[in-house]
Amino acid sequence: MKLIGSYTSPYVRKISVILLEKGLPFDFVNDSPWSEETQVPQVNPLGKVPALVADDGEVWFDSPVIAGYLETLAAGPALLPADPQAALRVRRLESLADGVTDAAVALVLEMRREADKRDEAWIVRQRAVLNRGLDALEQHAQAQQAMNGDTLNLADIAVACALGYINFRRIAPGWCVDRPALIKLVERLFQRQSFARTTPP
Ligand SMILES: N[C@@H](CCC(=O)N[C@@H](CS)C(=O)NCC(=O)O)C(=O)O
Repeated sequence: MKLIGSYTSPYVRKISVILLEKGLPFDFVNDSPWSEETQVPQVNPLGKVPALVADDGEVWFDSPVIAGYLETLAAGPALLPADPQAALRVRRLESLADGVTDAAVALVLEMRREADKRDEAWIVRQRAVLNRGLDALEQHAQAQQAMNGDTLNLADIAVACALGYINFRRIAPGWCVDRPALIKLVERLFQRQSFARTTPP
């Protein structure tokens, strides 16, 4: 299997962590979709990473879809419950975490613009999304339903990748205030080999 992506992308990290947790061997192809020489649009028409080229040559993209594909391989520990509705509840939290990541990425891109070209209303909107998303995730982490339980699942991984990215880009340094369950979750997950080996450079 071939994982195409960049080392700093939180979505790519999510897939790398899943592959490592499942013990699935893969080659990492480092390709930044922002570089002029990128080959990413040739595998994913959307020009985004991650993209996964399976052993049979089929290409999968969008991290939730790739995660779903990897689950079908039935290799290593399952990251979703067997019950379809329970699995969907985990996937809903994965979606929530990915949405927080989307808001963080949007903020990072906006902050890269020159100060007088930034859209303040857009920044305020993305910060609100990020904060509401994190508040909701904190509640779920406290309840330990569909995430933060004894068995690692897809939601846990997506949440830890979102928070790892927020830390890495220092986009919301105060995220941990009043969110003790999320702090515990990342402290626990960042100790795993899969996360240690995929820390952004
Ligand atoms: N929903 C997608 C998001 C992927 C995404 O936005 N990746 C970024 C890298 S962090 C990217 O490739 N951006 C290039 C672009 O938007 O043109 C996923 O979960 O895989």
